[in-house]
Amino acid sequence: MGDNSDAFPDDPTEWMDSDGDGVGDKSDLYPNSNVLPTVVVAGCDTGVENALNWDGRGTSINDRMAVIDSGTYRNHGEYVSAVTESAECLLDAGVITEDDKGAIVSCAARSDIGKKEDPGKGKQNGKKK
Ligand SMILES: [Ca+2]
Ligand SMILES: [Ca+2]
Repeated sequence: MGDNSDAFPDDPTEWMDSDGDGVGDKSDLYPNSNVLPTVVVAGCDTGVENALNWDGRGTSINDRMAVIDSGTYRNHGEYVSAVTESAECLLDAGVITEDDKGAIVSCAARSDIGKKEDPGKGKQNGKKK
């Protein structure tokens, strides 16, 4: 094997593809994409195939889900809506199937993201005597 470190020999502006999704680092919105084989939502493996470059800009489905997972939500429903909205976009774009969307949304629904502890409860250790 020779020295062939340039992933894009025909393009002088691109030479690295760190995450191997076929989009050069300079054009890649996520140059270090989450390239797990399946989509993981809130730590739950959906079993849905993780498309590595569904938008043509190097974004994997997991990249998008990670952004949603790390967002702040007033409540759990708001988080589930955000995931559902994204899954619908992916469905419309033909990236995932209706079943895939169901699996993604069901993982989101089972998660604890957006859930807050009831301030009136969970204070068992805070009572003063
Ligand atoms: Ca890339
Ligand atoms: Ca990427």
